[in-house]
Amino acid sequence: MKASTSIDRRTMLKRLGAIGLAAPFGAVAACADSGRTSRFQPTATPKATTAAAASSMDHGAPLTGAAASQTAQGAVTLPFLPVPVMAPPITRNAPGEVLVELESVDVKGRLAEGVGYDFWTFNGTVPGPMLRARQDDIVTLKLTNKLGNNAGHNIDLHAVTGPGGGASLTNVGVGETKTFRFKATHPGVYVYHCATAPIPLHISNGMYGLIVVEPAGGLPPVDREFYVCQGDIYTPGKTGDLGHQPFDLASMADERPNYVVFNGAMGSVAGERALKARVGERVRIWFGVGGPNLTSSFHVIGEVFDRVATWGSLTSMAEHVQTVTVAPGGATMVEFGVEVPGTYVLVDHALSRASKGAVGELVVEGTASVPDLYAPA
Ligand SMILES: [Cu+2]
Repeated sequence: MKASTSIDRRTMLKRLGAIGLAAPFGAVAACADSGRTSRFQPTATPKATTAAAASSMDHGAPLTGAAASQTAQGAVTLPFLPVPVMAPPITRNAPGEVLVELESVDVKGRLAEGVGYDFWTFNGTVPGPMLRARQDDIVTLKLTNKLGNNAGHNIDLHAVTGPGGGASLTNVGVGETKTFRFKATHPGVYVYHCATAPIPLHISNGMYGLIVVEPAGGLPPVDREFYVCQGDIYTPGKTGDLGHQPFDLASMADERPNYVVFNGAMGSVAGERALKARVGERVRIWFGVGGPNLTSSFHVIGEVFDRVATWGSLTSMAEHVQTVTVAPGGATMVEFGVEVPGTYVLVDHALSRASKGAVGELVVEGTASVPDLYAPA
């Protein structure tokens, strides 16, 4: 997908401003002056940091000619990373064997409009693919560290029982492959992540994902399943500084991210990449937090979750939940029906993070299916 055809940051912030969720960076002063914070007001374009400007030249991104006149200086134009892959529901009614092949891949991608980042990934996406097994399956996991990468990696899956969760068995230098096996004894939804030091750096750069271990009896069927993970990303300067942004160790040590994003980038779960459903369908969202640091208060504006896999347990559901707390290294599953058409906004309800990217969209099409559920009086 080309970046130009996806929702851009300004469009996202306009939408957020319209529902009172964001005073866009760069627009805060103007909003304060006017005494309004719920309306987008264009202001001066954020300036690229010196480092970012230099970096953007390294990556060949500066634009020239007519394009440059319409594009802020220092901006880099990069596509989003691909949408992460989800394994389909398990249809077996007995334990079996599952083979998972993961490859760590360094890849440049879009962090926000005009902002690039060097992601470290499993299989080229953030989060990595959603893995799936059935309770008591034997999972064989093969991890390859792609030639040309810049660091060693491994994988710790929280569904694993054993020291390091697989990390000590999968330390791979660049170009290496290692394989290990585990029995998925506990049903639930679990985070996996790279556990190579410094671990929070590897996680922040994108090396996390979810593994679902379905209970022996399976899960109730739904019409749509979605996969969203939240992560916090640390860059120098300010949110929205243009150009290719490096990782910033000091900000991470202070737990002060410039970006708090769903699926790796600001606007990654919106526009053409929004979650989509139709009125009358049942929806299931697998939601995890890679972090490395911030706990999410996951909420879908305009919905109440019918069932929630509290702390990721698929055998003890909570019902009728507004917001679910998901810790770094934790995950949940939420289910609900969609009865009223429109756009439902996914947020971390620590809402200052909305302007750092913790926003997504679920677009529901169709005609309202339940009379009197929602209407003007
Ligand atoms: Cu790693």
